[in-house]
Amino acid sequence: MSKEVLYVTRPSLPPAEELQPLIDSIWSSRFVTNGGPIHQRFSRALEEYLDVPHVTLVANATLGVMLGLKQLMGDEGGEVITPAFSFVATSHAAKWAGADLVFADIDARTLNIDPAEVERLITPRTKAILAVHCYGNACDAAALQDIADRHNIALIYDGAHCFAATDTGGSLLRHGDLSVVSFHATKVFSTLEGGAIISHDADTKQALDRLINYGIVNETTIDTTGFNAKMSEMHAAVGLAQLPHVAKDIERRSVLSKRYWEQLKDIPGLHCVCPWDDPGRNYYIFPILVGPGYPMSCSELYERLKEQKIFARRYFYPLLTQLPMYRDLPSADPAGLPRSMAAAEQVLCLPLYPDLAFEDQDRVLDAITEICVPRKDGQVA
Ligand code: T4K
Repeated sequence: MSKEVLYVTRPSLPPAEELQPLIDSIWSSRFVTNGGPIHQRFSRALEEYLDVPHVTLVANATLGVMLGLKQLMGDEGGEVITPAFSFVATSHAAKWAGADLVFADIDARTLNIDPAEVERLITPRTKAILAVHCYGNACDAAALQDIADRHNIALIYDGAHCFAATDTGGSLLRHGDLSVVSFHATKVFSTLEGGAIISHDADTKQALDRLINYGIVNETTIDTTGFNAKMSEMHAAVGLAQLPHVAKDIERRSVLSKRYWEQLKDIPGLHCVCPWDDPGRNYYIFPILVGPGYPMSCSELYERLKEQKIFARRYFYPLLTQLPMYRDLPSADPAGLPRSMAAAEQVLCLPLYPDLAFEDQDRVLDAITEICVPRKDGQVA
């Protein structure tokens, strides 16, 4: 029997019948974008759900990071310190905002930017830190804020992975001057494409609302070089319909993460990056590090799974500093990024999404564990 393809993720979509009344109201109002009524309802609902003061909805998180950084840095540019280990959207967005990128190494345990490395890389030209809560695991926010305060520089979080992720003080998205979350189809919570910038005060929120709408203040005044990064009414409608379902989705993700964790944690050479029992997790993804103690390399395991129609993903390989547009920067020298290099070589993200059936998850687990069983000749499978 041919096995079904398993992807690393599948989008969570609201039931069509719950979306339809919202679509009907868009059709009858003829307000389809530019901050219409559904958009207003959705941003208020998000502020409440995430317990954050101000939400500016955007077309995607990449534009959110770019414009958030632009808001903090102004037009003069400057150096921005960011982790070498992230999705390419992080560094590309900063580049488009006019930043001179400075790549920092990560903490080997959390795979988040290492505050000691940030401190080491600060120069008189440093304008901002662009940190990433990788996989929804919290950065050392207190240490990063302390550095930002002492050096009088901005702190922005790429919180693309952080929907509903918390630490003891509340949402991870409350940290820094600004935070940006993604609502892409592959995330815990989705508007198909979309995202939000979280700010702390009404003036910043107003400035961001203008920046994502070409810098328009009113019909005759445009005071900044803004962009078009608005979320449409249709995307906001998907979000509004999906919001009541996200808690149940996260619960299911936690059950699946626990099954992975329990069956993989004792396999020599494998390390599960995200502990399943951290109460603040949103279980966005299930990354493992495939180390030297495992019978094959990460890329070999990736290929082996693919042969069985299991499409795990190497988020994030290659490392940002190996990409052609960044590799010649002084901070891209691999000698200064040993932990990022190791993570990129070893990381593999396993299929995880609410609709993943236990039988399908067992296919993934069987494929990973059977490789460790020695054959009669003493070799592994
Ligand atoms: N910062 C960080 C740290 C990020 O990780 C990201 C995005 C961003 C910023 C930027 O956020 P956005 O601007 O996107 O809001 C995916 C996503 O496109 C991207 O959002 C995400 N991170 C990144 C980690 O993964 P790809 O190129 O790997 O996606 P793709 O199309 O290969 O999809 C992966 C799997 O998901 C597919 O094999 C099948 C499944 N899938 C995907 C889509 C799009 C579906 O089943 N249905 C779908 O509609 O980048």
